Amino acid sequence: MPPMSYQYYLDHIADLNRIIARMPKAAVDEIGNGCGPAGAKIDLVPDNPLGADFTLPCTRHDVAYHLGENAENKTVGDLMFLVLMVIGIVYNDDSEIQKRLQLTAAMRYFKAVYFRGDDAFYNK
Ligand SMILES: [Ca+2]
Repeated sequence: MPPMSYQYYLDHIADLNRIIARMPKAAVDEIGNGCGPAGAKIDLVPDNPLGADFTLPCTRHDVAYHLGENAENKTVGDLMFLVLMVIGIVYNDDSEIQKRLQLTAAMRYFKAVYFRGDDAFYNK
């Protein structure tokens, strides 16, 4: 598959988010479990690092992995995850210093899925 364009990712992030946003909440909750590995009994990754709320981005990322079939789908899901986390930080009422720390946490979460998410994406 040839490398996808910047516009491809931009368009597909929005499309994927719209698809998941329109799914019934019960279906989303059945697939997603917030941050951390799907099916984990104990949540190993906090949903609210440094006061940021990553629950919705993490749950939609779970659904993206559930729906995705190939490497491009995975990358689109990972990018959507980052965008949703950053939007949540931009629009919260926390201080600048707190937002800076939350953005660092968001990038750490993104790097975790982008570089180490293959197992979760392909083994489902
Ligand atoms: Ca999860």
